[in-house]
Amino acid sequence: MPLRAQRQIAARRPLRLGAATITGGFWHDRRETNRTSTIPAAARRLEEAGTLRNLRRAAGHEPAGDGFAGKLFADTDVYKWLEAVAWEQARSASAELAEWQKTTNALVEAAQEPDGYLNSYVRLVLGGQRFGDLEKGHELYCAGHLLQAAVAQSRATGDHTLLAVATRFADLLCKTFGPGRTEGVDGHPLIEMALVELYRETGTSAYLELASYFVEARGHGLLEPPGHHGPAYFQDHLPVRDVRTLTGHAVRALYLAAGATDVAVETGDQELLDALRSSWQTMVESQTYLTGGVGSRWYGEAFGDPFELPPDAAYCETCAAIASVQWSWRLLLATGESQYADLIERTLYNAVISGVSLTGREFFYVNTLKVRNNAFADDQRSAVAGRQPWFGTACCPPNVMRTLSSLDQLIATSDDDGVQVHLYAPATVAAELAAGSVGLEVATRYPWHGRVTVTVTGSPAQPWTLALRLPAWAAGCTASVNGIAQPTGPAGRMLELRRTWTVGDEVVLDLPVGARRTVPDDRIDSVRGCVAIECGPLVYCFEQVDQDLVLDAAAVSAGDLVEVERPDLLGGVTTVEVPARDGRMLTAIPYYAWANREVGPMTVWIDAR
Ligand code: FUB
Ligand code: ZN
Repeated sequence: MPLRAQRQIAARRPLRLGAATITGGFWHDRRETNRTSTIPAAARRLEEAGTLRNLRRAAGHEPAGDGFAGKLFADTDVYKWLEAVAWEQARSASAELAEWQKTTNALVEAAQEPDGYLNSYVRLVLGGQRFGDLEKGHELYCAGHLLQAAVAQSRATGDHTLLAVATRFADLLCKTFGPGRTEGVDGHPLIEMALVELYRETGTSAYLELASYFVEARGHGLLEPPGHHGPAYFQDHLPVRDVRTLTGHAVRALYLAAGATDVAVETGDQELLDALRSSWQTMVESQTYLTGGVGSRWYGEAFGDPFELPPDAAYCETCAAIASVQWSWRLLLATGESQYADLIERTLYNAVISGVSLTGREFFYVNTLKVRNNAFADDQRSAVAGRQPWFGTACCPPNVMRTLSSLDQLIATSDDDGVQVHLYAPATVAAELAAGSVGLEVATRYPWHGRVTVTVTGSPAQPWTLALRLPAWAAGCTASVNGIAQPTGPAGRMLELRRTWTVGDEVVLDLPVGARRTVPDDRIDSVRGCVAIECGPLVYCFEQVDQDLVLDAAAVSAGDLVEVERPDLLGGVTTVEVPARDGRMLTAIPYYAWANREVGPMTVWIDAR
């Protein structure tokens, strides 16, 4: 299919892998837990759950047996874990990680069929019958995760074993799908962004063309929706460029939006990009929880109607939060607008890491915002069941792993004129500008403290722009360069500091991360009259275990919010003391840390009438 190829739309460039490194602080600690606890535990879970055995059987390394372990897309758990294993190695060599990569690659390679096809479920259960059920079969979804893992390995480790497997499969897909071949799209998007990444990695334009085909073919009734769901559930009700509100299964909708953004960027399709930006706006304004979580309905794991954001019945799948981050990142690169990084930050700190325990060994699939007294668990995914070591549908745990492993890549970008810092963490940043090489060192105790100090460690002789994100909540922030105050203007934008920088120059940004009350939009009927507590990017919640009054009946009053540093609590947090209406004090903790002591009543929103 001829592309509408024009010029790539890219306001910002990602930094080269390894150019930004988180060196300490909040995210460093989470990432260390991910590396030392979560990823190794997952290696065992993938074995215990039979997920790796599926591949061994498909490869002929074990007798086929008579069963298949897990869901038909179980291979993707391995691919996402492999992706995490790859990104980790970009930071530090590890014999254990290298060995896992080598042995699992060999397994995946052996399970691949001579013409490039690869899917253990199709091989073991469907007798090799391919692409017979695009609505539910997840074959291209599985392929997509394979491609993503392969690209990660190629970039992070230089190992092209999996890339060779992925390109063989992608070549087969190019021969199979498209105009004049099989006309079809997958019921679960993902292949779109995976193909674009493979195109970026290999330069093979056929992969971009196929991604573009999958985006354009959607919304023309190619899918026959099964069961109760209509075409909107599978994002097949409208051409993607005509969509203005995301519908249906949240992860599907968001992966499709991310892939379509990739296609729009690479093909210079401004109309498509504008449509996607419009959907993003609608999502943020009316379909997103305070935590950044999305997908309010348990039924179908789906987006709800506008402002249908019940805290107690919230679904907020961890994968949906991750998909939202992936989409916002693509829009950030395309436009440079700080609102996208604002949502990335909100989602990461709240909806993503609430999905994993502080030990890194247990996971929430569903991230509720409220648990009532005497709530009962009728589902493994229920908050009341607590975080689980693994799931029958184990999409979320390895998704968290690959997200934390690749987090450094999100903290900064560059363009010809300068460097933009989007996420604040102790870090080193290096970038190549038109004028020459730039180096930065970021020091901060964010999110607990709002001071961010950026020191220039390398600079060309010509002027360039250092841009720092002023989050939308940061009204009243201040900034200085070498002790001289700088006008910051309103929050919710990038602070652009353009000058001839010299090594040792120091920028100090002070963000007001103190506790604040947030009121919900009046149209969210389920939380009308409530407030929530936030500190900087962190959303807070109240857990019964911290209160001496019954949370279900509690209400807060006006009065000072008091922050208390608690290095002893939940890995080190700042709690907030909030005056209750009866004169006592309620204690709020960061939402991400809830359910790490006991699973009991909890609420983000609290009555304030
Ligand atoms: O269908 C594959 C994955 O399983 C989805 O992305 C998740 O929502 C879960 O249903
Ligand atoms: Zn999931």
